[in-house]
Amino acid sequence: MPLDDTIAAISTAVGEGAIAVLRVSGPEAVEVVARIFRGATATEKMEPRRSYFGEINDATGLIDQVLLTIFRRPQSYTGEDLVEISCHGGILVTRKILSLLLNAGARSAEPGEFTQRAFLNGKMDLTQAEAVMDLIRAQTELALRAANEQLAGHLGRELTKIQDQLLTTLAHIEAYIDFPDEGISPETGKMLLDRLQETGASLARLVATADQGRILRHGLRTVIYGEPNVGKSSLLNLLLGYDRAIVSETPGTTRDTIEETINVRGIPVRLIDTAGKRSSEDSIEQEGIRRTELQLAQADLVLQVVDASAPRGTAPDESMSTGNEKNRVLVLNKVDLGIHEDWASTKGVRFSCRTREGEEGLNQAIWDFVMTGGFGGQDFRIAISVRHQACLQKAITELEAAKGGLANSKLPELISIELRGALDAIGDVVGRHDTEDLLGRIFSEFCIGK
Ligand SMILES: Nc1nc2c(ncn2[C@@H]2O[C@H](COP(=O)(O)OP(=O)(O)O)[C@@H](O)[C@H]2O)c(=O)[nH]1
Ligand SMILES: [Mg+2]
Repeated sequence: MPLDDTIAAISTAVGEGAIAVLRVSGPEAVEVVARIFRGATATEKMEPRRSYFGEINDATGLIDQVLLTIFRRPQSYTGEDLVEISCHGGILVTRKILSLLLNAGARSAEPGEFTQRAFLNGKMDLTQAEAVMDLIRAQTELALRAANEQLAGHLGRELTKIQDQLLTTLAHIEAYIDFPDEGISPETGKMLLDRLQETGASLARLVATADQGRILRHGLRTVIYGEPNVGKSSLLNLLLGYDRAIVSETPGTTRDTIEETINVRGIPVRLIDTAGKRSSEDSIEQEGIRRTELQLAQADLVLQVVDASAPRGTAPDESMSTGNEKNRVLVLNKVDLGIHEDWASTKGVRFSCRTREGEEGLNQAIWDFVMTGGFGGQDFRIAISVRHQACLQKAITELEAAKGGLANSKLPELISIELRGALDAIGDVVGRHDTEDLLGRIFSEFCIGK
């Protein structure tokens, strides 16, 4: 997409609202808007970052009274001249103003194009541009906090540190290419290896936040599982706060999987109510059971619900094993009816959908699972995305190869190729490939054999 034209779009959500905002960005942003705006102050006299009142008319007359704010490059979101028009939030009003802007010389912006320009103009790195979307989509406080940390450049800075470490090592190794008489001495080799080790550990720490990143962006996939009639749908309804699923004493009522997202202390939890597991002749119920198995295979966490007021049952409890015991929280439901002795010493959250007993305990169990269980227990300051994870994995692979090369006294040329591969992969995360520039800077301070 070219950067030399001027783009326009309605920036607020489509629908009715008190106000809406249109944005125009590019070299002719102010001129384009000047063609459709009438106010007491001419656009060329307007101070940046101040709002000016005026009107927008078309051939048939007044369309709306608006406020205009001009941002001069580079001090704008996109880094270009940018104008914001605040108008009334009507569907027709905003469309008419947009079409006037297009007639006046702007092009309709592609999705994400304002942020893309911000990235291309160096206002933010790629991780920050992605964080804008995370911020908009955040459904819980923790997701919002993680998005804001990334938007503030926390991940970018962490990666810059790693890039710097790696560049210094690379410069060191490449210096030997220019001075072939000086083989890498064992001591230097050891020192460089230690450094790569350290860099690898930093990368691994970042990669370890990928699960948290996935949970914050897409929610913790939590499957409610158990025999029919133990209260799975009741549990979903209770946690959700309204009657989403049909609850009935007839076993086999829930046939399809039902999914809703709740917020557990800032963690987005995608609750999935299932048909549960039992043998059934009913073909619809069988399909429901097949879907249950699919959900189980993809679950981050399984809430295994049992009726603790009833005997444990004599059949080998096949449903108790969901394949991965670590990601299971046992919910001993219906304790308002008393706890049967079979369950008396079983570890699990004592719960009642009738009295809400155990709700806090269950939230705590979910929290503990995410914070200290399978997900590392970090502070969510950095929570990388799937894309970041793929790039960083690649960087780690290249780094390992370089380490192997160094340990086996391979030619510096070869080690350098792998290190550059690692740097490129990290560059993909932030969207910058300035290895040469940075190397030049380091080399200028670097001397060998002197
Ligand atoms: N006493 C009591 N009854 C419950 C409790 N939870 C669910 N039930 C009842 O158990 C029956 C089955 O509940 P349902 O949620 O449909 O179970 P599911 O088949 O596992 O989804 C219904 O009649 C519910 O009212 C509970 O905690 N205490
Ligand atoms: Mg049910």
